[in-house]
Amino acid sequence: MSGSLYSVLTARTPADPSRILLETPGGVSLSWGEMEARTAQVANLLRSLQLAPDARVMVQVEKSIGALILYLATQRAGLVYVPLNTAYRDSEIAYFIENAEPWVLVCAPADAARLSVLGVPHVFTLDAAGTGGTLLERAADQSSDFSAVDRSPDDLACILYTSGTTGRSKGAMLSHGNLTSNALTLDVAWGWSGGDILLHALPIFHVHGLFVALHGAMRSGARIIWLPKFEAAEVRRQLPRSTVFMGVPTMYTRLLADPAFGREDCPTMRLFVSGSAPLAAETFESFRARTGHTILERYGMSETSMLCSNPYDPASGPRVGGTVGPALPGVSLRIADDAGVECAPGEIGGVQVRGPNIFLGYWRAPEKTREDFTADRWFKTGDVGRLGGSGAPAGYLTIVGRSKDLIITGGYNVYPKEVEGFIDELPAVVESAVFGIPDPDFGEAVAAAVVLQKDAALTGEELIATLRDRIARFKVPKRVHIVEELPRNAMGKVQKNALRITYSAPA
Ligand code: MCA
Ligand code: AMP
Repeated sequence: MSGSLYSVLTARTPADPSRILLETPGGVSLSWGEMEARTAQVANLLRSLQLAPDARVMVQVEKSIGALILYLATQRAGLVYVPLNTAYRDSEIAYFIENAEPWVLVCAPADAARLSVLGVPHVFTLDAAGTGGTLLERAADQSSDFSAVDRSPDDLACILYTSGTTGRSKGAMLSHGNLTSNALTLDVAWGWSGGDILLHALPIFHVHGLFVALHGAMRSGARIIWLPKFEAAEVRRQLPRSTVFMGVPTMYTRLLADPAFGREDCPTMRLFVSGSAPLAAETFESFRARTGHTILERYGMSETSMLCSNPYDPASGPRVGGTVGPALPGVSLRIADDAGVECAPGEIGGVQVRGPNIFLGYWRAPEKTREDFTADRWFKTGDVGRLGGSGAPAGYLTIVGRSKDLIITGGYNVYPKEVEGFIDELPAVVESAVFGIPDPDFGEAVAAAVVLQKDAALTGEELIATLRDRIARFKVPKRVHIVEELPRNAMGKVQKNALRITYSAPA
């Protein structure tokens, strides 16, 4: 039997092809049979381009049923899927194209003319509704039968760009084996069944929405309510007929912001999952008090998919707020000090992991890959934590910080170094420091302290306006402070902690 991701995701395809796989609140639905026929057409179109098996298909489109078909078709055709956040701007996209060298680019119709000059051999379009554009027009003439392409566990399935500590993003290479192992593990760990209805409100260009949520539902033959994006009111409308919801902490705080939200909204729910950023104790507790549901917090990365999860089944242990639970079955996790020596239970150190879900390495960056693995092949996550200790059950991981200079804002990662690079190249700027400050909505918000050239007259607002044209909006500092100089320690290193403390007060 084929071990390809597509074959694992469709192994429980219902016998009746008219069974609904996915539906939208607008009344559009996609049956399993339609999914199979439509992915076959797109896979045939891709195959007609005579691409090599490791050819990259880069995609920057809005979330839609058409976008989902494209993802599954790329997997079915045995090609490599490279999704991009829809917030990325031209200079960011140009970098991804240069780095990944895709053979196919699928983008919004309005972007096609601009992006066509970037040298990708085949450019197709898909509109926001997922029903128009050259991709589906061309696919419509193709056969709706497709013979499976076999892929082995080590073959590349996806490249996910994750921001880089040294500046630009790096591509995490995920194999069919990486993704299927995590899908199979979570299928059991979270008790998925064909009777589930997943309320899917996450974007589909990151691990959380594309793999954790989508793969879980498909693998079990469940039904999906497909929302184009998270909106608290729409989620509240759909929750009463759903059984599973997955979100980043901002989504939970936005649901709770409506005082009327509570137990009556979730009569059929069996599981709420949170991840991608730390869930505040207050959110965990309020959600339990208001709805009677205990959010299951889990932890993962683009490079690894899911690593740890609080238990689903109470018989396996309690869900403990502030922890991300024990390592998932098949995942090995250790806490090590700077010298690589394993810490005792309860001691704080670097989180290192190993397992079939750990990525193949960074795309065309062997040195960076080497740096991030220990000599005995453990992946260094850059997160800092402890196992057990301070009242947490033995074996439960608590993440206490990060050794990487990273801001997580509303579940999106921002590497200060990358934003500093864009600020520092402005003629009026001498230097800058980008740092995270607490934010009631996004958990953390991006802030910057900027030193200007003598006599330069740039204001914080002007700087923000300039950046909005150049980088994804979620990376643009929400607050910019013009300063005389950056605080430095005796070694000359910028003290971001001092900046955080000085500028953390609400505006
Ligand atoms: C939007 N903005 C943001 C963010 N999202 N700014 C900072 N952080 C954000 N996350 C900007 C918008 O561009 C806009 O700026 C302004 O903030 C207000 O936008 P708003 O309408 O409030 O935002 P939204 O469109 O409602 O989006 C908020 C959101 C969204 C729904 C929380 O950010 C989201 O879907 N986050 C989920 C991210 C995710 O899936 N992460 C998983 C990564 P302007 O006015 O200037 O345009 S996978 C991962 O991390 C690992 C593997 C894991 O463990 O899962
Ligand atoms: P990404 O680069 O988008 O894959 O983000 C991965 C990072 O998100 C991890 O290295 C953690 O720092 C963070 N993360 C994911 N889930 C959690 C969680 N439940 N609690 C704290 N941090 C998390």
